[in-house]
Amino acid sequence: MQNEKRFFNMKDNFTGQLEEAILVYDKERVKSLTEQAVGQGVDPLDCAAALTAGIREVGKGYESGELFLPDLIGAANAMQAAMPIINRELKKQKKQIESLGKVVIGTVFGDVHNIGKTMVATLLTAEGFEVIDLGVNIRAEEFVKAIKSNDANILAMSALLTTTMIEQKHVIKLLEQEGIRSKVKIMVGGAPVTQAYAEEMGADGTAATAVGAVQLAKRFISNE
Ligand code: B12
Repeated sequence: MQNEKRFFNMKDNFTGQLEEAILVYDKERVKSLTEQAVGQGVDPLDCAAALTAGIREVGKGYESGELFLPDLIGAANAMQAAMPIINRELKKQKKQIESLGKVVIGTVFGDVHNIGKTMVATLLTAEGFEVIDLGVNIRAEEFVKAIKSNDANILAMSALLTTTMIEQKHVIKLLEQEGIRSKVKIMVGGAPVTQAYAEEMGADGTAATAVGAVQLAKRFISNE
């Protein structure tokens, strides 16, 4: 009981500090806190959640006009500094060796937001999916090419801008034109994507978090 209490205090302490370090864009501190936290047994997913909370705060500041683009860049750089540590820990904890299925993932054309997409890719990999991460600013044709050449089961598309969400729809249209829409399950995501929008564009599902994306991918595979 005492230990359990200590663990929770430690976790809150680390994750709270991590969130704060993001808010002041302290890249080195973000890195060292993450390293310490995972070293002491804090779940890497809790670290990722704290980093996400921090960066979302910065997003709110930007939205309200209190913060500016360099603030977004500073916070994103600080968060990205911790991601290799989180990825490494998640991979270490990976239980499954056999691939559950192949996922092609990328951020759509016109959009360079990388962090959420990479978190989804990392968790899918950690859970046993084979992930082909195309990166950011990916054109519809590139998604289609990658699905064909990898014989993928799932397509995952990220969009963080209301102006680039439409690209997800363009990709689905192109898959229909190419006659391969029924060969892949499609998940779409990114903060502005709603369930209603996902349905309207003809995707098979959406999720608000990377953990939700993994659950969705597992559901896709089990229903195949
Ligand atoms: C960091 C950031 C940036 C960084 C990105 C750096 C990088 N390497 O990724 C930089 C500085 C480059 C940037 C640029 C811009 N940004 Co920006 N950015 C953000 C910010 C603060 C955080 C995004 C982020 O990384 N969140 C953390 C991750 C973990 O969360 P996430 O991306 O939402 O992902 C989670 C889920 O959505 C989900 N998910 C994500 N992808 C997928 C995919 C699938 C398939 C599924 C199922 C789930 C899923 O899982 C993830 C993990 O839980 C947001 C604010 C916000 N609240 O989101 C603004 C924000 C997205 N940006 C915004 C804007 C306007 C811009 C710029 C246009 C600014 C400008 N004037 O130039 C440019 C656009 C550049 C471009 N063409 O893409 C606006 C978008 C407004 C809108 N409604 O369209 C936001 C909302 C800020 C705001 N409040 O105004 N940005």
